Amino acid sequence: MSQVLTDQQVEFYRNNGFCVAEGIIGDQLVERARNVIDGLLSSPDITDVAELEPGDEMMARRIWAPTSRDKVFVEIAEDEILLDAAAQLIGPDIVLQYSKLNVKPPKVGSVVEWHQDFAYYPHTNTDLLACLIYLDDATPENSCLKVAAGSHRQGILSHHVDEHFGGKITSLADVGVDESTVVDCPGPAGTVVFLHPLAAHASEKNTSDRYRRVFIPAFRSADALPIYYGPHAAHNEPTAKLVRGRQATTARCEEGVWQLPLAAAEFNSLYQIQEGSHLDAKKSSTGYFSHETKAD
Ligand SMILES: O=C(O)CCC(=O)C(=O)O
Repeated sequence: MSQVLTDQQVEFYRNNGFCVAEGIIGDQLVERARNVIDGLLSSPDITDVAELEPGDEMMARRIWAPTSRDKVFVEIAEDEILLDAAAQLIGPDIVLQYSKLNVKPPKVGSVVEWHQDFAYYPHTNTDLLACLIYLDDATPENSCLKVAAGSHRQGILSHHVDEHFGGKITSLADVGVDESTVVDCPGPAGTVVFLHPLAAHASEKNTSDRYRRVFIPAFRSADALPIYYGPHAAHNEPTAKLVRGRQATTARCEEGVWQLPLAAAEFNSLYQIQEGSHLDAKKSSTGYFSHETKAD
């Protein structure tokens, strides 16, 4: 296993809940991924593979489960350099929990509200890792990721609206996160933002005239097991795959009390629940969800 991240980057991750590393994914893979995305988004069956921007039937904001759509995304998610870096942060035994791809098209790309990934996917421990891989040069203008540095040390923050999971932190200040800690994470295409599951993060609407596509394979240590099996979380489990090291024979448990993401209605994406549009399309009166539910 090679040391991909410097000691300083690993220490930065431990202290701040994220680190940004340029040049992890090579230009050729990035270019192939962009071409595949163009093909997927020009398909007549676009709604089978993607969630569209509200009010714009030409623009997708999310491609579902990219690793099941084209092998280029498997190649990226299982790239040895990426996994070497992941192993430096979450240990040698690594499961790919799920993958998704946010498109953020020019002028319309939806906002992603403040949230922690762990609030959607609580596990027995916090050795989970989202790898946000920029497929375009990402800057504040086309809405690169923003992180509240150090927020991963504040535990799970409330994502509830009334008594239900709402998928977002309504205001950083209200949950005790210092807004002055917020930093942008820009980087050229091929950069990876390694993100701790308790790091609060967000991104703005894309008002620029450039795409900002990001492919997100989400990993966990093999001994981090889900403690919530509601629909949006359970949906990932059949395809969760050991990509490095050995299957766990024990679950490692951190102490704590973690709120479960019990939403008022099923939701197909983080965008839907954050906007509240999952309530309009309420499919179930019981709060239990169908098998068609997709990952957040
Ligand atoms: O696309 C982005 O800017 C953020 C993505 C994200 O946080 C998510 O999809 O969970």
